[in-house]
Amino acid sequence: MNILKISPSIICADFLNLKKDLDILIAQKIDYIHIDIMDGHYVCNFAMGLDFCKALNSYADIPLDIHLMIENVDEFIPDFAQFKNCIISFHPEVCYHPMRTIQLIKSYSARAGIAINPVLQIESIKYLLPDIDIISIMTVHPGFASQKIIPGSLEKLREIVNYIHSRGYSMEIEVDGNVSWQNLLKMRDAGAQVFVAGTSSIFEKGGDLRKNIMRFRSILKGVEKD
Ligand code: S6P
Ligand code: MG
Repeated sequence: MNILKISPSIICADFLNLKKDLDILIAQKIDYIHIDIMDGHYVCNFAMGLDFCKALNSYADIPLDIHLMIENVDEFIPDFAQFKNCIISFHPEVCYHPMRTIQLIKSYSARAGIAINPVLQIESIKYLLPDIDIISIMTVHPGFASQKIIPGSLEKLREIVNYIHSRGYSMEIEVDGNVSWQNLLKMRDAGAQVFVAGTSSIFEKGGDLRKNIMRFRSILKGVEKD
């Protein structure tokens, strides 16, 4: 069964009215909350942090989809993997031993994911695929919201999806970056199952979050074209 899920990128929410946005996500029974953690080293930006995750987790009973864009990943797993039903995704090229990092995440009963930046070769991650619960395929370079999709990244998404299916690996396939009204169906048709939704869709400027989530779901179901 192919269940399509939405993972709103909370960095794109209205920080001055965060509770209002969270209440809508809760009422809409959203699948995950995507949290971009940025350390100013792996990416040239800072975002979110552990206390923010704790606050979110104490308010909303929604699994956290934590995207670590950081170095020294292993050092921070014990803190971030503590949340019930959470997903921890990291960028494998910053780890000497990414398989150990996957095992470490799982040892906390969290779900382990790898985030694939647009220039990373599938060859370099293929031995990790049997052991992960989710793969997050980035269609923009990590570091910022509101970027445009990188040409060729849909093709790469298809390539990775085909590789995963041809070997019968079981995992969720997430797409992260400019999952816009225009790109959404193309990403679904390329095999994505979890959609990180940000400023180019549900959190679009001046938009209505509740209505946008409903629109997002209709497009995914094929009821509405973009
Ligand atoms: C990018 C980050 C993403 C963004 C997301 C925002 O570094 O990992 O998760 O938050 O792409 O959505 P949008 O629609 O503004 O691209
Ligand atoms: Mg992200």
